[in-house]
Amino acid sequence: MKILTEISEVLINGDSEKTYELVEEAIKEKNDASDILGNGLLAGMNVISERFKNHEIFLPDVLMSAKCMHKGLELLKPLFVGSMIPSKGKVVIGTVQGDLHDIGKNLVGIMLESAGYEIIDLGRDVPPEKYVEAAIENGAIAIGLSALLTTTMVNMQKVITILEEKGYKDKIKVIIGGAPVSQEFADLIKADAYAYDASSSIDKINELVKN
Ligand code: B1M
Repeated sequence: MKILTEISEVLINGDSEKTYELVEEAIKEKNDASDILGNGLLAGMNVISERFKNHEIFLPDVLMSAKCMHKGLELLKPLFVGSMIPSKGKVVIGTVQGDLHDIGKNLVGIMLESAGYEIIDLGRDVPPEKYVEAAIENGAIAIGLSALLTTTMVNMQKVITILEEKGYKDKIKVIIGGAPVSQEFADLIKADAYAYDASSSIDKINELVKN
């Protein structure tokens, strides 16, 4: 457990090299990947979120911790994503237009990939048309939209409108998530599902595919 606390601490301090080293060490010590993620990296990120909210730290500090998170995820990803699982279908994911937050979206991608979905990650600040074009071109079964800002969550609606206009609303399912998003908002914009976190996005997509 000591190493997981250390991972949290170096992430909070924004030391990405040390984060990488410690995550590598924790893996070698046979710590469970979910534990390293939850009790190490995410525990540190929660502290950063709280301090940022309380104006105790500033954007550059948050960026440095975000870099640590990315470094750690680089090492954890192969452990989550099982080898040779037959694909359950393609899912296009991305953070909506105007939004640069991608840590949560990346986690959702890793979890869905580990559950057997093929992920087409469009990155962040993705224009609404791009999701729809990518989904149609690749024969995707679903589009996953992430938003962390109250000012950008409205762009989720635009993706659904384009799907409707192109006649794909029933063929390509839309799942949404992110801190300001809720089930009520999903109902309002007629998204097919809302997932609170990365793990529940697996159940939600599985349900959509089954139906
Ligand atoms: Co920004 N930021 N940020 N930020 N940032 C928030 C979101 C904020 C809540 C902080 C605060 O003020 N308390 C606030 C938003 C307020 C609001 O809209 N109501 C905010 C702000 C204001 C801003 C700027 C405007 C600040 C400024 O410039 N003055 C600016 C905007 C830039 C832009 O996007 N255009 C900005 C910038 C940044 C950084 C670039 C510095 C950095 C992002 C780095 C990066 O992502 N590469 C950053 C960060 C890190 C945060 C906080 C501190 C942490 C977000 C995070 O990564 N959390 C955040 C505070 C907070 O959220 N409490 C904050 C960890 C991550 C694992 O959680 O992303 O929630 P999360 O993902 C979860 C779930 O939400 C869910 O599953 C994930 C894992 O379980 N989920 C999905 C997410 N997407 C999903 C999709 C799904 C399903 C589930 O299906 C498809």
